Amino acid sequence: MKPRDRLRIAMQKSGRLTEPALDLLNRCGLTFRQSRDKLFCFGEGEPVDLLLVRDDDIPGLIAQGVCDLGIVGRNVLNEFKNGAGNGAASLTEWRPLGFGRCRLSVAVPQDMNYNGPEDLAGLRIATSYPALLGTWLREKGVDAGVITLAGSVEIAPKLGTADVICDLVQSGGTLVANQLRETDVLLESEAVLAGPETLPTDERGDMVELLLKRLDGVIQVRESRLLLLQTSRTSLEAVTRLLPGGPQPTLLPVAGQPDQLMLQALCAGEVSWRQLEEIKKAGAREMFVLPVEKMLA
Ligand code: PRT
Ligand code: ZN
Repeated sequence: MKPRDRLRIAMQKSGRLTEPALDLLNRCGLTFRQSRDKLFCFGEGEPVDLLLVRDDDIPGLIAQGVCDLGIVGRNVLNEFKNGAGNGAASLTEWRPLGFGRCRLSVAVPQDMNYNGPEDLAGLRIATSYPALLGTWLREKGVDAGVITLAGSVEIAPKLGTADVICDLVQSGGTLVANQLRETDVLLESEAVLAGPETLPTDERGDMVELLLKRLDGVIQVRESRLLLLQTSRTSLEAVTRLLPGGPQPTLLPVAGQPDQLMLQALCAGEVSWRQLEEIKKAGAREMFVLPVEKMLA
């Protein structure tokens, strides 16, 4: 293969992961010449181009060296790795990306009596993930038939082509609509940045390192919240004890109220209503939770 000096990232051409993946790359300072209808997108600022493909093709493209990295669901990556294709074992997750969350689960008809994986013995299981399902069945020591379907797995029991299914679940709405009930989770999935275990040693490797650093910053900011509140000095200890994890809070005096303090804390994740209510009970008031736009420590 001809050596390349520009980094090439594979991502889904059109589907659930397309918009969030492009948004993430944009936030990392990567912009692309508009040609979304095409297979190839030329990167404008940095030497990074995109290949827009079906998600199922992404691990193979990386394994073959056609692309250096890919943004793909862990479900697709692990199915490829379990399928033990050539070079599959050396693919790895460089970063979890926090979107496209779902799980790969077994689901059975609502009225079926199910006590555990052993009850799947002798049944036919429809799935688009035969390698992951096969591995799981072997681990459980269950001998069942695996029927591979490319799509519409959830209607297989109704059509009589399978007894139960193993498919991706997000809200669970599809299962309910098809009178199915989730019983076992095989894999918790989200979009990941996938690549070979060993990165290129040329300029592309340097670009990957730069991209990983920017990604870490972007992901940290995306999940950070700034919590602002007022508290009396006497409640300060109780309030501080309840603050969601993060660096030490900053305390500021409140003009004209010597007993009061303004507290500012950077939180590593979402702050829920329940957490706010608990902090309020401990003596806080005037509470604000703000998203963080940019951060430079
Ligand atoms: O054309 P291409 O092959 O690229 O697209 P695709 O149709 O294979 O993929 P797409 O866009 O549907 O999904 C891409 C990736 O998004 C998947 O590989 C997962 O990593 C992730 N993802 C997240 C999901 C879901 N959530 C999801 N809910 N992928 C599929 N679903 C489907 C699921 O198969 C089931 O039919 O949605 C239904 C279940 O959803 P709920 O909310 O009813 O439970
Ligand atoms: Zn697909």
